[in-house]
Amino acid sequence: MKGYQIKTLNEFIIEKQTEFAFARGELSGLLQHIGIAAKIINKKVNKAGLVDILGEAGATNIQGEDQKKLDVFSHDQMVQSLKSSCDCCGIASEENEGAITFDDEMSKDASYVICTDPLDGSSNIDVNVSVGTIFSIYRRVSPKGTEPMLEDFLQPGIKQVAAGYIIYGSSTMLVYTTGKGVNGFTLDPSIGEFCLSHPRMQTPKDGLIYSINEGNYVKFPEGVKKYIKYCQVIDKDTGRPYSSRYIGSLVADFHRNLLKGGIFIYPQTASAPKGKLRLLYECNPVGFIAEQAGGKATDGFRRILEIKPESLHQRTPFYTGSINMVNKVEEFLQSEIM
Ligand code: P6P
Repeated sequence: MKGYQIKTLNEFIIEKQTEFAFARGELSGLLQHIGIAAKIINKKVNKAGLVDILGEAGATNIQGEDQKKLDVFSHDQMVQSLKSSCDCCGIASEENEGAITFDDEMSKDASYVICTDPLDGSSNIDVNVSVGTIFSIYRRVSPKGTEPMLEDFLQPGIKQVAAGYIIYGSSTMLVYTTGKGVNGFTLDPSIGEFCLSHPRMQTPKDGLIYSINEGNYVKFPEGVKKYIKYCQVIDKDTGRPYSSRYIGSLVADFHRNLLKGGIFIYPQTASAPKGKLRLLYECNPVGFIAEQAGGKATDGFRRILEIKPESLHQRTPFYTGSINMVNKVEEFLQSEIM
């Protein structure tokens, strides 16, 4: 574009660092290292079908090398990049039962912990559907200089200092917030940099898209069934019937709705009374982005960011997107318990 001044992720992070009075570059360093991990993961994701990396973890490839599933590779890459930042003392990952703590002196002295889903939706890789990396950053509550404790990771989402996702789609984007709005960066492969492409992202208050796995319809709560029927009624004034769009990859479904307006729902069902999505490294970071973009994120009754986690891999029902659409489905859910 004429006169377009490229602003890279690193330039943006450093520029924004001045907005945080006491920033000493630690958070900036973390975000930059996440950007590096994303570029390395992106390279593998884009060639997944070719680099013989789709097989099961533990298998060996034709060179006799140990084969890593792409999500294991992504996990290892995130751990390596965050450890080398020396600004993170521990990680809770979807790929690891317990939290990973770093015991070198510099990392033990770091102020931040990270919760991450290194490659969400990875089952879609084999069929070339967009997938994503999700991250959430907290300031530790345990004393610096010690190994992080479980309490560092079990903080409510309102305590996040930053959160974001990378979507490996038709282009690769990194979208994040530090609590002062949401900004999106598109990877320019010709220079290997994430460049600001979506400044100050805001999601529409209303939308014409609803995203839910209707295959589970019979197992949904009555309020969700009623909302789905509401979406399907012909009502020109409200633009209904809405379009049903469901990719089955949280980051891809959420990102589309963030830009166009819409609602994403993964409710509790008879077989999954707590829902399927994880609070720490899926719903809290995505919920933080949703709110910072003017949207909403709840479990149908409570603000997601105010839920106090009890365990690392805790699940929660998840309703997020355009605020008026989330409010409407909550009306149906809450009328069922009146
Ligand atoms: P279902 C992917 O496995 C994932 O964790 C999310 O990315 C996605 O939104 C959800 O599960 C899809 O679940 O049960 O509809 O296939």
